[in-house]
Amino acid sequence: MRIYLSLGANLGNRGETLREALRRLGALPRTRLLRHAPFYETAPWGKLDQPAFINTAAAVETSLLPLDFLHRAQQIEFDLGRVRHEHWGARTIDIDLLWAEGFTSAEEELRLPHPYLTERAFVLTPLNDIAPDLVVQGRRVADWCQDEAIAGQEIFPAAEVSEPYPLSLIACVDEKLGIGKQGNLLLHHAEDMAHFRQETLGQVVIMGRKTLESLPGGRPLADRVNIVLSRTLQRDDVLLCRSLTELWCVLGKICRDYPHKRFIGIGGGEVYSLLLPYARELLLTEVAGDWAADTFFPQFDGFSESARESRQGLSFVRYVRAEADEVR
Ligand code: PH2
Ligand code: MG
Ligand code: MG
Repeated sequence: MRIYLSLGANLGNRGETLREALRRLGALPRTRLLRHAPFYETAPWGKLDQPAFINTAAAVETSLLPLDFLHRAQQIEFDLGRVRHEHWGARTIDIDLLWAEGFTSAEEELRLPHPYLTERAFVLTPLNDIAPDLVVQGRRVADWCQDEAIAGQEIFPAAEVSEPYPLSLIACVDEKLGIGKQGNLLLHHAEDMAHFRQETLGQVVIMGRKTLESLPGGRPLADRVNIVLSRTLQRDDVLLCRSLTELWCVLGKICRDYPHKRFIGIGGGEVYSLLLPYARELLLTEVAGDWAADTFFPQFDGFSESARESRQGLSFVRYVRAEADEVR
């Protein structure tokens, strides 16, 4: 019997976990992996405040019964370190049965065909790569993919690297974590400018629209790859990303071609907040006093100070994320 599967991961080394899950599915008794789709970078669906997923789909030929197959897939999830069980929440690996040849089920434990199959681009798009002519709920998968509701969901081919981050964030903050006032930096300090330049030169810098516009002449930084996160900006002298998902996709490609590039968020406040959950490192120039800022670096915890260099009223401080132990 043929079974189609959807696989997803949004914690840990996502690509490697998916590849290992595919290997293990193919090694189940009386089961053969027929093919799998390319990997896609997808925006979280349902519960939005969680990291982007990598999703794919696979076809297996098996003589195990669907419920038996499900239990073995769940064992693979468990062995690969699926640790969280929040509904629709983050997971190291999720393997769902989508469709089984000649088989339907309305059981609580296993509904087939999968009840949300036709609503989710992250399921339909990879399934369409391997089974465009499969008919579900009276329509071909290829036709479901044309639906407006599906076409509007964010999904991008994943670069063949599994971990497009790590990110650094660099900022100059006062004692209240203030970073700016009326669209400008709190202070222009030659030593800090030199430090910023040294850390970012030759690297990839990520900024918001207002930060780009606050740069000298409103121009991108020379000798760096400039990425601007903005829904609306139109320009062709920077790389534009419309969403975090698109950013991961772009970073993934850069990472594949230039594995030693660093990715550095340079502001402003909104971009720091958006990127903080993914940051491995914070490079903060700390200045004494309260400079009456109207924009702030986000409060952060889970980081520890790894280096501090003080001079002339400034401290260059490096914080690194304390290793998370929740992902096995
Ligand atoms: N899985 C969910 C909930 N949301 N979003 C994306 N993009 N990919 C998933 O695999 C996924 C999801 C529940 O299983
Ligand atoms: Mg699922
Ligand atoms: Mg599941």
